[in-house]
Amino acid sequence: MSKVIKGGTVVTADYSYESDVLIEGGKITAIGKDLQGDQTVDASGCYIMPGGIDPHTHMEMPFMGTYSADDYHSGTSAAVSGGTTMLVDFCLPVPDQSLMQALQSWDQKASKAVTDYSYHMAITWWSEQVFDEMQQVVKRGINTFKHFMAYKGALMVDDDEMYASFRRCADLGAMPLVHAENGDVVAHLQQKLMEEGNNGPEAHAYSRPPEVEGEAANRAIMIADMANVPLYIVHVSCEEAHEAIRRARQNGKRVFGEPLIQHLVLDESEYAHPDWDHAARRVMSPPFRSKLHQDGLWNGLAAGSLQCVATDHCAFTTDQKRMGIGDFTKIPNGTGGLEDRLPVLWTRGVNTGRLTPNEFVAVTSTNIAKILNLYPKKGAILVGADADIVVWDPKASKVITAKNQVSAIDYNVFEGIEVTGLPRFTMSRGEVVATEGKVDAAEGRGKFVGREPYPATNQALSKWKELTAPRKVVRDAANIPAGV
Ligand code: DUC
Ligand code: ZN
Ligand code: ZN
Ligand code: ZN
Repeated sequence: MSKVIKGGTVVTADYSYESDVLIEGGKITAIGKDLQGDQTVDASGCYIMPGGIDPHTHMEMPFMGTYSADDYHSGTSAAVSGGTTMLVDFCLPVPDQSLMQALQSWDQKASKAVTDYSYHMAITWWSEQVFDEMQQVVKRGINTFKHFMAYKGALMVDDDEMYASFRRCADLGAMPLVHAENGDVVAHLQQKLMEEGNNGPEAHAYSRPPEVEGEAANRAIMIADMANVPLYIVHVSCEEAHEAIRRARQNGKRVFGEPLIQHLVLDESEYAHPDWDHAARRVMSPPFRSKLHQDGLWNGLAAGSLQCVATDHCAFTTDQKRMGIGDFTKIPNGTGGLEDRLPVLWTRGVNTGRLTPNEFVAVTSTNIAKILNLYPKKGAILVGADADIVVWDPKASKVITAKNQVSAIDYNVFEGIEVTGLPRFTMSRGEVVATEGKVDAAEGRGKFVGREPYPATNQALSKWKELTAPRKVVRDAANIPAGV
């Protein structure tokens, strides 16, 4: 049965134009005027945009002694409720676990998804086995590998391991991702703060200053350059990391930066809240920063030095957060945002003039699809693309509250924020899966989307190789002193 979306303005990452969109067999089959279909989707007064893609989520992930609270059912339902039609989740092997085994368990979790998904694979330990399995992972359609430079003693990889893994990525046509924080310095600061009796959630932010992130971002960029591989830096929260990315890009390196909607909107004052729960619910890494850093992130999105907006959706309930009463290092790190990313970014970005609607589409969908090699199957309003579409009503508004949210947790870090700009319809492969935020989608209908290696991005444009290529100097015996 065909569907035609009528009466709206198509908004792509490039430009906007009035048109109908015809959908057949889950794909866009025509774009033009006066199209006819078996069913009509009313987009009058609305924008027709590619559905959001969240490049960074953690569903039901084992972490810090517990599991993140949204599973693939509640998590993907939250996504479609807010106009996001695909997410890229992190498959996280526990140290010593086989990557392929971890993938199996992720496939099981993901069998509950209501919309499409893909994975990044985390490299949480290093061995010959991991080296070998990376090839199988790429063959399975996963072309990105995440490295934690923090979480010492748990997930952290050291420079030695990171360089080896980056080189392996280069060989396989894959791209490394990094969580950029200097885990050694964080561990030291955590211990010092605890010894001084600073055990509340505010100390979490003190233990992870921007310098910790800037140092790691610079280091990862240099290591990627030496391994001759592009690099994607997740949750860029501060100018120190942003500056490193800007400089690398100006030098012709393929380095991508992803700020989170939380860092764009919420600031460090949240940790000074007198209510322990309020502050602990906002504990995530990196922590929220000052407004100055926020401005830098917004500027980076407009200027193109930062390319994607994600959520790092890793939601924990208040009860889970309370595992850290008396010791902030035990508060599970993570916040939610899947269903709020698009409305909040539209409200604080487009409605304020910081982003154009086309830039909004770029940073929430199209750039992500291109960088992760999903384009134009996803992230595009083009004939032949999957009909993952959000019909966006720029006049609809609501006040965000946990009472009405889809996510399984009992609070919302954006509580009380009024948003204007909401999805009227969210469509996944042509099926309406949410109407005005109300989800109507069968558990298990979501499909894994494989991503091919992407050799075109697999060349850092560095001169490093050329400059440091060993050149053997030939000397005759007369110029070599006798050995001692
Ligand atoms: N940061 C978080 O806050 N949660 C999940 C993992 C991470 O890096
Ligand atoms: Zn369920
Ligand atoms: Zn991270
Ligand atoms: Zn994350």
